[in-house]
Amino acid sequence: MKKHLIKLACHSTPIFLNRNSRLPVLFVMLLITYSCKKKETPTPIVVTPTDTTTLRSVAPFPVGAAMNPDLIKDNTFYYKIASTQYSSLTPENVMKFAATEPALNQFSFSDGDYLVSFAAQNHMRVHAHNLIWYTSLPDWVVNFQGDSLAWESMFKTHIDSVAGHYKGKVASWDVVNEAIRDDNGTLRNQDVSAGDGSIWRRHLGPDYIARAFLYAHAADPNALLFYNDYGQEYDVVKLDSIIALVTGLKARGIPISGIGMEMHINVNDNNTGITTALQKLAATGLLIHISELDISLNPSNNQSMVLTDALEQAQSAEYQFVAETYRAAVPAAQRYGITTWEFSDAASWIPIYYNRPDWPLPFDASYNKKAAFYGLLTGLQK
Ligand code: 9MR
Repeated sequence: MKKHLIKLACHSTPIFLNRNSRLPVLFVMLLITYSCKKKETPTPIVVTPTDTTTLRSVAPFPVGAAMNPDLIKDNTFYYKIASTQYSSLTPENVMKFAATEPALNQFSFSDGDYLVSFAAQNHMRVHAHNLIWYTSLPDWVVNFQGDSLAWESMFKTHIDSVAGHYKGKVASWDVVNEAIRDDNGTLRNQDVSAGDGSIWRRHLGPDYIARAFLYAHAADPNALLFYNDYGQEYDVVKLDSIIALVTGLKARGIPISGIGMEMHINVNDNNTGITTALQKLAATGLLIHISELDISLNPSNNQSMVLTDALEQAQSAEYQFVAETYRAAVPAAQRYGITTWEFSDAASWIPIYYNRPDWPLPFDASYNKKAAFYGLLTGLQK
């Protein structure tokens, strides 16, 4: 009888109670509520993201994106997402060597300063990127003539000046970026003409890496200093070389605080490599930053590819997997955060660099949330 009443009540509103009923009204209503809830939510209750739930509000560690000052200034959709979704900001390009020292001893900080003040206004951490990289150098560096002392002075002056300018304004730096080769895990070296050698290694010797960290620490003693590189999830030789490099630096007392794992991945990648890499990196005891995450959907360069629901769902699941695996593999005290490389498909480097259609980020090219946004959101809070 009771069941019958409840069953009816669950499917029909309003509920009319018999005036002569002896059951207290409150009790009946509680019973109805309980029974209806049980029926309608058979699975455990999870927090359902509403349209206003932001990444930064759910993440138990900083969640960031690479950003570009021109887009913040010129595009209101970009501005809105940049200022509300993230708790950490990485300058995508404006703190690189060519941007900060376009001519010898002439420094340019206005774009970087803009991002620093945008971050402060919106209560975001700045993770600065980068001081020393083998590429994106101005021509004057590539053509620099001088003996090893002149090279050392130019190298040190750049680090002193840039890290010194941002002292106390940024939380951290990628001090040395991508110093390890892809093929055999050794240091990039002299093959500058092939495009992947390091002019720094060539002129300064292999210990330029340690000295970059020492100079950066002297210029900004409170900044956390990172070694940042790609391919750690798919190239175990490179991963092990990076771990050997940073643990060697640490053992010598070189001030290094963390490792950036770029994670430019694609939907077809082997997830085991991601889990293994995060576990091995975490075992160093250093801070671990997923520093440049994006998930390509078109790694085979198909020029006529179109975005399908199935691809969107696969990408969403992968974003969720990355965030969940980071939480599972990296102890809380070592989580420096997860940063995507930009946040909208309109601003991603991938379609330009590979000259192909692609959709690697959590917002589409019109700045709408994709399934990937919700996958990341779920992974951050689970
Ligand atoms: O996304 C960046 C792109 O706009 C630049 O043209 C390029 C060269 O400076 O660098 C891209 O960012 C790279 C980052 O600085 C280091 N890791 C790889 C990133 C993608 O190429």
